[in-house]
Amino acid sequence: MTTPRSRALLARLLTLLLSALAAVGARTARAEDGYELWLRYHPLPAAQAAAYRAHVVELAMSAGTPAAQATRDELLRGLGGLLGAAPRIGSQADQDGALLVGTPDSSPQLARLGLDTRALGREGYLISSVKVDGHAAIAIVGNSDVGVLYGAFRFLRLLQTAQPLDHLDIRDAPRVQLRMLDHWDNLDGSVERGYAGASIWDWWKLPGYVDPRITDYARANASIGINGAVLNNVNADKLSLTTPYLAKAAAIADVLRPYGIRVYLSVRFSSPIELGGLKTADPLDPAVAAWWRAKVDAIYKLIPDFGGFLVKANSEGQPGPQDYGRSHADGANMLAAVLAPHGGVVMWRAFVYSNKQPDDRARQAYDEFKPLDGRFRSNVILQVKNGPIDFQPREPFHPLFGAMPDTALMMEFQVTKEYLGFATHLVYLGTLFQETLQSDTMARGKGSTVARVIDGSLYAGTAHAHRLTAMAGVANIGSDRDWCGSTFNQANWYAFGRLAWNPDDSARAIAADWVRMTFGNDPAIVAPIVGMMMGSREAAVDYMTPLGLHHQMHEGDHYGPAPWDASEPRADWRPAYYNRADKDGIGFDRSSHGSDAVAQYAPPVAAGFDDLARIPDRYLLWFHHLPWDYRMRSGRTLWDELVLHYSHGVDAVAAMRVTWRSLAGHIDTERYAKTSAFLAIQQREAQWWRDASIAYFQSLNGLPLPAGIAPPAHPLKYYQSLSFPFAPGYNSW
Ligand code: GCV
Repeated sequence: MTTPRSRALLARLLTLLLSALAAVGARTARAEDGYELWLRYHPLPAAQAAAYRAHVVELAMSAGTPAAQATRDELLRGLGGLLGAAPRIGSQADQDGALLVGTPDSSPQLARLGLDTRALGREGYLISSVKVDGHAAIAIVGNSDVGVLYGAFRFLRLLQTAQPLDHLDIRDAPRVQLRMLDHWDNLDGSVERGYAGASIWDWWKLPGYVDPRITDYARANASIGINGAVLNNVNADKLSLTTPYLAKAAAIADVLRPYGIRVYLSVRFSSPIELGGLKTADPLDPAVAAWWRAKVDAIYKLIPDFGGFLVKANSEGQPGPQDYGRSHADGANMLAAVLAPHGGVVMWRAFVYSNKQPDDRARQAYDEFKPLDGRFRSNVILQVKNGPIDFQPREPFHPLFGAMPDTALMMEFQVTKEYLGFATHLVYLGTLFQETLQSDTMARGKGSTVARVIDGSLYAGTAHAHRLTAMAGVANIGSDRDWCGSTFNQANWYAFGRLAWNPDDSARAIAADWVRMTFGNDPAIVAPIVGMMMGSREAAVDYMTPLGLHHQMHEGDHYGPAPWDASEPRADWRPAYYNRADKDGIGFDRSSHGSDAVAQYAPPVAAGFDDLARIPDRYLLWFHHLPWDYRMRSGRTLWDELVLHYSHGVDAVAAMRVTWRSLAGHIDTERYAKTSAFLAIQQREAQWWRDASIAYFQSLNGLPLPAGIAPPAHPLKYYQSLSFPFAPGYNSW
């Protein structure tokens, strides 16, 4: 039986319990699954929200098109979430605190402001503090709906990253025209080199059902300016071009369109034979061109703003024009000719190499494409990987970037971490992207950075000027709840988009924005997390492939170390081909005394790489084969230096774990726990990489380890016995 006294006691106990729980909740923060990505519009601290609310009392915009509706929805969602209440919706600014949004054509008030939008182009925007009929307002203006959408996302970013809203005067426009994600997604739902679950395109249910997730995909991309998506794997299935699959692609295109994103397809060069019943796919055969023309016309009927084709030809077993004695230019130009009337483009990949070729693999793309410079139609762009081998933890920039002034060249980065620890290793790729983009090709003297080749500014105003500019990232997106397999992999999608928009942006600044948007603005978390991210790629290089080593991963799945693997066939898929280690030394001699791949760079760059006194340590074993006792700049022998780098990589991961532990209670429980577990995996695997590599190289050179350095935990045989038949991302084609 309860008395009033016992009831009061119970109530008090309950209150105490609830407030204790609330305190714990506040400390560990609400669990989050990462689905919201960086568009995480959680309430800002009260004082901050109140200050911002005064600037956005009313949202004045007309939403007459699907794109404008998407913009308005995003602003309402973002402001409502961040500020606790969405602004009133109006059509014009008639009091202080209006957010006036649109194109000059969409609003007489905006037109009257006479803001200069000429330099913004079609996709740029301005965000400006203005007076409208005597009232203080903020104008977000673009010349097109998509420019306005990008401006709206930028405005939300200002709030998410706690920036002041007074005296705004921001003007921004993309430096690169086509900012693409390449999905290596297969029609069976698997993703080649995908580590985040199945494909987000549910080909089976399309076009009848389009997952709402695709709208969120579009929002995320638009927020960072991505305006193109290649839906299917470059190892393309011919069925992608059949009518049922084109209808599926069209359904996706309909969802992406309001967000300024065009759809592209990878195509199989032999489709005229396999789908059209022709005897040949020879690009110079008129019947072949006619087949492609009809196919392209059919595509544009379904997808009026279709972007074009991505082609992997005569590469890793794919069919191509060389099967008929024709060149890459012949193949690309034939497709470009049928796409041109519709405004479509061809992105032709330069990732080619052949194991039948006794030559150094790193030389082959240049040798094949350089002679074709100037022979491509104006709607062809050559898609070149960042380095000459294959998305390694570190490569020097691809020599083609400095060597084809008369051809439009686009960058292909890999956002998915095929060679960088899959989903679980924390490796921020912003620094890798930046390192390549800021490399100086010296093609037109000092300052001829890869970024300037990509954005077209290097040749602007010269006889070499070309129209098309583009950057692609191989997507790391899948059906995992957090999209990318880990919270930190989301940062790589984000950084790719930001750098495609502005290739000179800073990896550190981008990381800081991402951290603020993803975890919050608390200085106690921003600086340590940015610090972890900025050092993470160098740590991975150190524990996997230090001092210019490359492609030391297990063949096929590319999971874990296998520096000993020299098995046949196909030497150029095997680590031993690349490390060339024996009892005397290590490294691939690409100097003027070796394969002479250095000569593919502009003379001043080549001279620097060729000269042992000048080459940076980070590229040493990429270009030189050296004895184990070679004396490094540090005064240590090459062997000692190598071992110390491996060990440093492991130590750096251990340090990341310490930093992450210090953030316990500041990060929501779910994302905190997942990252903690992943860092533990990364530390184990970093140690494995280090130990296996040292054990193997030591088995060749018989040298002692530097003083104080621990030996590998197991004998070499143990590492060599490991196998991983179900490693993800492989065997899906
Ligand atoms: C799509 C590497 C990858 C392949 C990939 C290829 C490419 O070889 O391991 O999975 O195939 O690059 O970029 O075409």
